[in-house]
Amino acid sequence: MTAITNHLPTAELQALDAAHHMHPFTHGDGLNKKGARIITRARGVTLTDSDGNEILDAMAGLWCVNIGYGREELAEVAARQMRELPYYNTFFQTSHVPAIALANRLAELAPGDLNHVFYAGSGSEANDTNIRMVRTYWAEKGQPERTIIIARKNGYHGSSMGSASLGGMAGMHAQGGMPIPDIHHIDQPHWYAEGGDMDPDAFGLARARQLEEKIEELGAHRVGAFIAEPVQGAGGVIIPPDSYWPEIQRICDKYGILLIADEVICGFGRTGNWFGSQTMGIRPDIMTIAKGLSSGYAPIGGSIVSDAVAEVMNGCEFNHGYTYSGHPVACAVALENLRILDEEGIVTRVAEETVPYMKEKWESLAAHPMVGEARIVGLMGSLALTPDKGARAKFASEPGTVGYICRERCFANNLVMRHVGDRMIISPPLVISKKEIDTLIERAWRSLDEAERQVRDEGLMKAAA
Ligand code: PXG
Repeated sequence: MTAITNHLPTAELQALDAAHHMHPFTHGDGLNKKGARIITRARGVTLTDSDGNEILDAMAGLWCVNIGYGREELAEVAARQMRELPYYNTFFQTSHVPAIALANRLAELAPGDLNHVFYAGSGSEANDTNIRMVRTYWAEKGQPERTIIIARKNGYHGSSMGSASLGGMAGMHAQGGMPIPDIHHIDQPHWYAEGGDMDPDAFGLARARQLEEKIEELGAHRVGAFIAEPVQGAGGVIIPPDSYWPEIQRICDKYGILLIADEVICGFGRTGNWFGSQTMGIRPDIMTIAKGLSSGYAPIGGSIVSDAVAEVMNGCEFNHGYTYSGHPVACAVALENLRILDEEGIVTRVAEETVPYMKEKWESLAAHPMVGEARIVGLMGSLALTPDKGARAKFASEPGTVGYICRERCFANNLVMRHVGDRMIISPPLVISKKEIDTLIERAWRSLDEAERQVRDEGLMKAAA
């Protein structure tokens, strides 16, 4: 099969895009004036745009293309499944082979007694499932008042009403009437930005203990669950201090509340293990999965739940489900993706070879005059941009002004590196080679240099008071 290389000229595509396509998380007029960059194909870690530029995708799409682009096997499995059984539901006493096989495989891969899968079409849907499942679980156990879920500021759990309520993104809560009732937020374990004079471990403990304080404040009999990402992704790749997760686990155990690990980004090799919970040493009762589950080749998400949770949920009829829960094509693609991640030793190679190499290179960026911190866990990393390294200072400009300048320089240098505020983040495909890592670092350094020059020229190299 040949790739689709025959398309309208870029300007015409951009005009049609502006006229009819509304982009997520985008200021429409701003983009429409400028024109979107049109991505036409991709192989490995490299995107090609409609003008023929080759761009190193250090974000794996949107944190999802773990296996890299262009794997024929996944395309073939999808085509085969579409011919065999393109769709059937799992609602009315029926099941099908891909849904069964994938659930079985996920039960093998997931740690502990996480042995049961409820499918969704995305991470947002899966987290909406989790809200309803937690509340139904406690109601079935005779404690219907346990409706509260505690989450974290600057966490990201999706964009639907429920999942965005779990998230702690102020900009999202400001639009559309969120959060929904009985979702409460505690502060994030973001030492670099919020740790002040505390040492990281003391700060991590203090932030974890906010969970205990919140439970006591709200009443332990009212709290059903705590949800968090093992490592915050969209919030800026925030790696918690070592003291944080053990204390969170202790508190969840003490109060008997369910721990939901949102593994949508951390899952499927991203942190050097199959799941971020393993890297962080936690024992969740529920895991949210999506993204790397299919490496983004098909939309699919889900909740993997423990034996204990499944036992209770199986004792009732859970009036919940999506048309595409366990979509056969998506399940077949995910299964093939997991086979490749496993059989080609990609997760193992990431841990043993790619991560140590990347860690050394990435941390070398901390020597750049505008970088206050360069941290990485597995293959998700962040740089904190600063006008004053010693003081961990923030810029005086509106947060994100400098980050945006840096991101634009990266894009101009054919590197997709995102900014979150004034942090730069990466999450490349797990198959990135050492040579490609060298290219990534070289382009990042060049972009930082250019951004620094522009920041100085525009008089933005000033610390906030
Ligand atoms: N949980 C986590 C931890 C996520 O990162 C979701 C849930 C929601 O998944 P869906 O499939 O519904 O998008 C996500 C998604 C960003 C960005 O700007 C990150 C996500 C989505 C959109 C943008 O980094 N993560």
